Amino acid sequence: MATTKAEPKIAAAPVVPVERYHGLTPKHLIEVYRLMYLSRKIDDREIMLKRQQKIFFQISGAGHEALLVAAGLLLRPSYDWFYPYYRDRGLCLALGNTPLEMLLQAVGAADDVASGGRQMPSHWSHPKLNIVTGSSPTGSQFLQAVGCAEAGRYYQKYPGAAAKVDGDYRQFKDVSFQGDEVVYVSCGDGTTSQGEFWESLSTASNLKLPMLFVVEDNEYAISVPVEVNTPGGNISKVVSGFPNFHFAEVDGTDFLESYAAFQGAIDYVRAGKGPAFVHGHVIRPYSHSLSDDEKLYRPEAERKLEVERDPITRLRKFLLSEGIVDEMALHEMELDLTDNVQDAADQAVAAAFPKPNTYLQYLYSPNLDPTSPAFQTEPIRPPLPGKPGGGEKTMADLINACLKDEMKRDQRIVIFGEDVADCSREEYLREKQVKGKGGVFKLTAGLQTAYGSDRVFNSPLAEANIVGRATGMATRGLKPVVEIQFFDYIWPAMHQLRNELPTIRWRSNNGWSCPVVIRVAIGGYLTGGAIYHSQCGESIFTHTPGMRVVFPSNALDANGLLRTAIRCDDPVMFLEHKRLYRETFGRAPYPGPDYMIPFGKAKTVRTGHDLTVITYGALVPRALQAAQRMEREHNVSVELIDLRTLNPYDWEAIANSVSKTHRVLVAHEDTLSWGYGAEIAARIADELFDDLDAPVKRVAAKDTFIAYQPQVEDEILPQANDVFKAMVELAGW
Ligand SMILES: Cc1ncc(C[n+]2csc(CCOP(=O)(O)OP(=O)(O)O)c2C)c(N)n1
Ligand SMILES: [Mg+2]
Repeated sequence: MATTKAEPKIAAAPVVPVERYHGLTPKHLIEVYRLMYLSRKIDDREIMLKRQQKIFFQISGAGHEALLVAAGLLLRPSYDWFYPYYRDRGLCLALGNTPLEMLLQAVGAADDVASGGRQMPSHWSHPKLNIVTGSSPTGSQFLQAVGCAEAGRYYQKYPGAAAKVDGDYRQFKDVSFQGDEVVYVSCGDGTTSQGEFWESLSTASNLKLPMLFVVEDNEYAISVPVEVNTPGGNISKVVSGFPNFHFAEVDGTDFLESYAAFQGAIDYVRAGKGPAFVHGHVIRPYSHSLSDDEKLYRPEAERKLEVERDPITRLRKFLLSEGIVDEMALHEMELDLTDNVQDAADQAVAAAFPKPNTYLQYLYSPNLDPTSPAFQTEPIRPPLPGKPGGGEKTMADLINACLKDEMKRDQRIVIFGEDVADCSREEYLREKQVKGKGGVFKLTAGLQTAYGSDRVFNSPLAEANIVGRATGMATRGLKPVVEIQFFDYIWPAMHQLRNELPTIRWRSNNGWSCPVVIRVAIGGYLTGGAIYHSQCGESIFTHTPGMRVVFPSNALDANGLLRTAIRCDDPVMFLEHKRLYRETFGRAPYPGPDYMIPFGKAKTVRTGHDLTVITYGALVPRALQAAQRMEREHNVSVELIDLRTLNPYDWEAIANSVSKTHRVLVAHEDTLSWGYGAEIAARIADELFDDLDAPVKRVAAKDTFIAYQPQVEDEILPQANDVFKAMVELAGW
């Protein structure tokens, strides 16, 4: 515990059996009061600063202090792991976050340890203390906490995976783990309605993870009362059927009751028996936030009842009635704390702000640049056909080969997703009763058999579960390479994909990072794939800063780019076109275990001087066909550029080609309007206007969904003939 500036006097040594205070001494209890009071005073000071317009937002931990200080004193900073939410000021103070650190975040200072002025106050993050950066969406922390707990368990089993290794993302990750660590994660009563909360309970229960779930029930979610969110109004009753859990429901305004509940819960978790769930009934005396006035929806009588349960008043009375401290000493301590907070606030208000032009910093790794020549290697000389490893391989073969090679090289890689394992019931494999599945497209076939079920396993049928857990694992240094079975089903993971994974490094000012690779089967031309097995939609992710997006068109590129994705230190969405998995187009010999292609380097598939086509994915073979026909039938020479990676993309290659041909067509499979091509076309029009002899043209899918009937599908998706027609038009300008 931290010490107070002035030690309060302990009144005439009380003769109390220590058990009465659950092992705490009177001195400890005074320290508890100090932390709780400090927490409230920081809230009060922030409220004042907000009124003075020196800070821009305030949300308090008022009424939750007893529960949180109890948890904070029993858990271990820099040892256990923490995914707190915005009310957890008391927890963070008890773990060692200082009032100055908190107030620096409130003013948005450059030296704010949590975010460097990027996140609102009370969005805790403290890498040294293992407090992991939190966001504003309610509930998105839960699945990451699951992944964090899984990572701790993985390192215990495979300590070698924690080793630092030069030459890839691992050299930038210090990995620590403890045998009996606990992962704390909390939320309010309203947030228990989020699906990800339930997904996390399911996985924690199933895997008996060392997690401590805390629900801080102040009976309101802004203005919505608990019975609207929770069936029957009591979350403890609703969750009670989850196997393997230790449950406790407490009056969270009573410090000693909360402390005892956490003792039991944490002992259970540290002993490896499974997760624990503590439900604390607390109060919310300061409305939801400074932007809310609870008088609009709570009558005075109800609010008055809350005042009587104020945890700080309660502990104060208790300390006095037990004779642990006298009024005078308490008063002195309170004045002292108020002064301390005032000093910290003065310091924070005078602190320097971040430089406005630093906004791009830490979107991506500052240490490892996947566009650099370090990621450029040559394929090994292909073995002769007929020899092992020889012959032309499909994209599916070479993706599988890359995963196999990388798993061998890097013990931090784990692979999971729906159906990716060979067989979840391992004994069937062991006894050779079955051959194993390894993915609906068989891209992960044989990996579980080769590397074991700790490293390759099936997830539940829940996409947020896949991405959220992967994010938590990667935050702790693992390298999850997960699979989303069909792009059409990526949307349940959207919160994680938009608000979490790509934001973590930026929002924590490089305090945390989570370089996950997400392989996604994408695209149409399947003949019967219909609306829910054919979608594209890559522009939604290229529109998300912090996310690398890769879309290879052939086997060799898929192999080299996937390896770069795995060895780099950024989140990567790796889009694999289903139609290209086993096409004859773009097959290649196995390029060896170290073949890499840097991101942001387009490939000129065909050189030409009359017209440029910029494309990627399944449009590459279609545009190639059209280009060959243009040459044959119109004597027009077409330059064909395969972008290969969509974020970053190779602007230089585009500009060089357009300055040579003066005519440009952007072609892609996704729908036309607001599509990826719109950005490329707009930038060409803006920056290369002087080079153009014709308007920038686009070819893409019609602005609709994809129909099941093949003739209708053909009409909707861009065909080689559509590309050809656009080329003719463009060449005629
Ligand atoms: C996904 C999401 N939806 C809505 C919001 C806006 N919002 C912020 S806090 C909150 C209420 C949360 O209530 P509860 O979980 O009970 O926590 P409390 O604030 O009461 O401690 C809402 C609706 C949000 N931050 N995230
Ligand atoms: Mg609430």
